[in-house]
Amino acid sequence: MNKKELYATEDNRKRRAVLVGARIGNISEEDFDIGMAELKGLVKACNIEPVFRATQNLLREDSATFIGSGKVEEVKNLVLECEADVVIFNNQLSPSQMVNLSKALDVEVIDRTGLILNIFAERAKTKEARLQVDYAQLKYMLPRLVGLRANLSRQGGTGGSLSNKGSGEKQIELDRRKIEKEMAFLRKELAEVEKTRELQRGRRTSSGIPLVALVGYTNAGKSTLMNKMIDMYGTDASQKVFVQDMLFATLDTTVRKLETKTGRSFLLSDTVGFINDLPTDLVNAFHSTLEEALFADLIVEVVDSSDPNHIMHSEVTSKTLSQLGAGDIPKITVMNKAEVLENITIPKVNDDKIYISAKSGVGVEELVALIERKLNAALKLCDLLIPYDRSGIESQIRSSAQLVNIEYQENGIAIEAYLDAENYGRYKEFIV
Ligand SMILES: Nc1nc2c(ncn2[C@@H]2O[C@H](COP(=O)(O)OP(=O)(O)OP(=O)(O)O)[C@@H](O)[C@H]2O)c(=O)[nH]1
Ligand SMILES: [Mg+2]
Repeated sequence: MNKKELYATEDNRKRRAVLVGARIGNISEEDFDIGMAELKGLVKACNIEPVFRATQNLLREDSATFIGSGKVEEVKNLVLECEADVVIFNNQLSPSQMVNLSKALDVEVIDRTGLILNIFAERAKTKEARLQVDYAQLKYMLPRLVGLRANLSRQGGTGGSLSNKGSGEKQIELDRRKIEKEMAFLRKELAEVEKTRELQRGRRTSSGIPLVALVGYTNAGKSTLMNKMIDMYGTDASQKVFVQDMLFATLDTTVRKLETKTGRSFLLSDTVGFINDLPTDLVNAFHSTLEEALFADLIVEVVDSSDPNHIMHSEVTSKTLSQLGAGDIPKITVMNKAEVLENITIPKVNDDKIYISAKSGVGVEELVALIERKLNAALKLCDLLIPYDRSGIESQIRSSAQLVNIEYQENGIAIEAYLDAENYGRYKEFIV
């Protein structure tokens, strides 16, 4: 399958990229193609134009240049032929492979991880997201300084010339120290921001309002669903979130309070999407954002059911959730964009799976009913009796649990309410 393929060009002013992928080990040709198509999506999300793709089957990677030397030569010719500015590898390159390749190809070389980091860097808006991305970028750069400096000087930056090896090395050492210092600073800042996030979470948990987290593969329609639900069930003039047909449109976490027709309120969170091979550095850096799901009472997994690869997407999501420690949280699967599917009349509910169209809103009402059912299943209906000298407890229960009935009796306040595990423990002594 060693082949090269010309992509249709769209816009000549954009930076142009040659995409390279090596198929190694027992990855099926189909999975490999999916990965390459996804790389193309990532490149576009970075506003770079993919112009050529070159692929190679390999038994094992070349320790110096990842792909074989013949392929390096071929890629170099492609770069010249289509005046590419950058070569983007789908495989993760070691720092030395990156240096060798950028020397051999004489253009900037980045890998999938570097590309995703670039996208995140462009999109990050909130202070926390910025800090997280900056940190991940520096961590990624540190072992790759030699190669990056070569890239920089090629772009006419202030980089030390590689031919002048002595001063180049000195410059790299200086860069390294600067980066390490910057990383230490960012770590401190991040710790501060994380403290605030924990505080907010604590406040949310103690409010007794359950948290429902939208999770799923990037571009599945999480933010679209969030906006639709805000439209239909938003409590105040809640601000909408950003929706775009591109990978990683959302990087920040948004939480909104919603109220169902039966008067039950819950918090809904929308956050960064998952992707296959999300770089480890990024997972670590975005841990506090990603682990938002960990604190959810219910996870709503949004799947783009119209995407031929949705099964793989769903597997990646489950795997990521387990890695985060959120594998045991009750889950509903939303098969979104179902209006595109043939043979499915929506909404179609099937245990904990529901087919909907977030864009048109068809099925959203049924989804919310399902959410309500699931949330209630996690609660216990309890009878409590609160003595009048402890009447402060009444208002606490009112604000933190769902009340069914309340009666002021002779011997105290009789309350019937749904309690979650935390409230159950807290008010145990009053349960009759
Ligand atoms: N046809 C169709 N398109 C949809 C539907 N829901 C969302 N989309 C489109 O899918 C694209 C991605 O939607 P988003 O809501 O930004 O997806 P997301 O899951 O938040 O993506 P990230 O934030 O990038 O992880 C947009 O172009 C939406 O208009 C739907 O029900 N049907
Ligand atoms: Mg989004």
